Amino acid sequence: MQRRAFLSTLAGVSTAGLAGCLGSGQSIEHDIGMSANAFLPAEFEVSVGETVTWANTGSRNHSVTAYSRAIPEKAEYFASGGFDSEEAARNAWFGKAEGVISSNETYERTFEVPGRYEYFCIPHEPAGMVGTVVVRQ
Ligand SMILES: [Cu+2]
Repeated sequence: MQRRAFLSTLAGVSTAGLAGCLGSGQSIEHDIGMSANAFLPAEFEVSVGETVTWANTGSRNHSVTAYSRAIPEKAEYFASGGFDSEEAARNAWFGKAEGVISSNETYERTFEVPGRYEYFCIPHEPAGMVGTVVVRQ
């Protein structure tokens, strides 16, 4: 499991001279990257009140979509595109291509309720593109 060290490592790299060189997607400041078929790291831990930033560091379109039944009971549902349920997110993706995080784009979410949040990428779920955010008190 990785914590903030991942972000601070990247921030350190960008201040060392990569600023202004965002073309590759590798230098976008983020906590969780998205490669062809994976969230990297697949499991990430934060404390209550912290914001997690996902970045599409690959070239394919992705989504960050929570599993309705695999987030804490009192937590608010989350998904790129701002949908209020997993069903709405899936329908919008397949119907209107909404909720897309394109290459080099980011998505952020602040977690206020402790617990485990499991999520997936709609087009790459069959390939196993799933992840977990663990929010500590
Ligand atoms: Cu994906």
